[in-house]
Amino acid sequence: MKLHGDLLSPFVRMCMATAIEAGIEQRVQLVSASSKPHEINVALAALSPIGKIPILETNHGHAIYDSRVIMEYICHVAGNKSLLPDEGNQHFHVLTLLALAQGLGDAAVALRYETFARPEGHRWPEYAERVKARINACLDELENKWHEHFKDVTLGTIAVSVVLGYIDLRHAALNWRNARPNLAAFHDTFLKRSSMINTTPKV
Ligand SMILES: N[C@@H](CCC(=O)N[C@@H](CS)C(=O)NCC(=O)O)C(=O)O
Repeated sequence: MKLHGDLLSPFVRMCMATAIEAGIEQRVQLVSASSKPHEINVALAALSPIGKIPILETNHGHAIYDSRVIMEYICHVAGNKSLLPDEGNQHFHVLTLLALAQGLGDAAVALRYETFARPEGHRWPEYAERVKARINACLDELENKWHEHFKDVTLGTIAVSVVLGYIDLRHAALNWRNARPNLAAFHDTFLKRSSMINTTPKV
């Protein structure tokens, strides 16, 4: 399988970390690709009309996206039942935590585009403030309502830790650890896993 993307993207990194947690990383080859918000990457567009990374090209030549579907596909191929348990309650808790982490990731990437990629004269401060408020609301939700799930290694906790890593890298000034001890302790512990160590992006 070929995973098109770059580990600097939190969505790509969460797929690769999932492959490591599922024990099939040797079967997933990372193919370097980048996608900018203002340019079409023709090679990626040939695989997906959305043209965002990650895209997984299966051994049968099918393109699978987006990151959530790729993570589920990796579990399926590996026969892994712990990263996304079948049992109804646990299944939907994991998927909701994954959705929360991915919503946080979308906001963090949007803030990066707004404050770094967008030319200065075209920036929209009110939008950046709205996105920051969304980031803080997601972080508070994780801190206050999800800490009992932090001991589990699931698609949800993988995604949370990867996105926190992205926020550390791109938005350190947000100081997300302030007044969020549960989340900070979770991330510091999770960062020691080989799935996180071996997917650390090179800036
Ligand atoms: N919902 C997508 C989001 C992926 C995403 O936002 N990827 C970014 C890189 S972090 C991208 O390709 N951006 C290029 C663009 O916006 O055109 C997923 O979960 O895979």
